[in-house]
Amino acid sequence: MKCTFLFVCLLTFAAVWNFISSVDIIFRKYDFDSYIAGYRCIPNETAFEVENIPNLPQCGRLCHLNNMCLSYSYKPDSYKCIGCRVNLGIKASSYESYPGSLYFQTKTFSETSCKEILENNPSTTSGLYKVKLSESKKIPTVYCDMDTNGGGWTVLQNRFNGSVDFFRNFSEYENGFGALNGEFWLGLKIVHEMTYQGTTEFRLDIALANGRTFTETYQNFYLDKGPHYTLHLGEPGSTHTVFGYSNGQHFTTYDFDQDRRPTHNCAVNGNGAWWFNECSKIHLNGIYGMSVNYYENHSIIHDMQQVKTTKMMFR
Ligand SMILES: [Ca+2]
Repeated sequence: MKCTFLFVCLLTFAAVWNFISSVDIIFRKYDFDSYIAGYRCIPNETAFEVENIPNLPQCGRLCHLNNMCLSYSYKPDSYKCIGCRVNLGIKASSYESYPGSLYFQTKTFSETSCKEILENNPSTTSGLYKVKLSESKKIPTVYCDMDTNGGGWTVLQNRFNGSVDFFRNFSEYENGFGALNGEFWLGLKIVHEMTYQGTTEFRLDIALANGRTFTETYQNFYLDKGPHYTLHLGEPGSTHTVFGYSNGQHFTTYDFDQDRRPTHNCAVNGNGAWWFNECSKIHLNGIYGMSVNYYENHSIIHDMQQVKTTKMMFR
């Protein structure tokens, strides 16, 4: 009798083991994310939306059984379960307010730059994303350019229509201003922290009204902490290197003069703010559409042309 019972047990065990190893069952783990609690995915990113789900584990189980589901929101008071195609902590434009809900995602959000976001998911497109800052532990939203020269760029400055006034005080340049989906300045504090987290490449693009474009790139870009926010640029990777004139300079605004002109403030004269040396060779935060003197190797290659667009970014 005992022998028969053991034999049946063994057979059952073998059958179960065969089943588990043959159907490739993946046990997904969901972490609670308090940062994004109270939010849900927008309809475009929703994998499913189900009512009358009695408890949280049941909602997690639904997500687990749905191949498209990476994260889920559960609202205990209305028993509603919403599965999402994305982890909301990463893409800031993919979620909306959903008061009272709890949120769980498959991987604890940890990307510290647009470059890391792209490395973790090569199909991501340009747009707004959250990044984690290791020093301040803050999670700001930044605009990632995933298209230019391989992508992975965090955009520091973007101007293309003059809708945002760039003649601002020091505090505004520290904390950032404008709209991340339009014209903006990201903020010196964030740029300092992000560029201190690892090796960073810098890129600057200028387009003039006459159609001419200029690009400058530098290795090992970083900013010191405030109040100086000293600019550090390593080896240039482009033929144009005019921005290099600002290398090693502190950041100057109309209300905080840190430039090398003892007699006056370059930010006041330039109607903007910059890492002014004895003022500058290019100054991209001045009045929009104004003329720019663009020098190369100390000879003027392009004089008094209107600037149409400027973009500064790093990765
Ligand atoms: Ca001065």
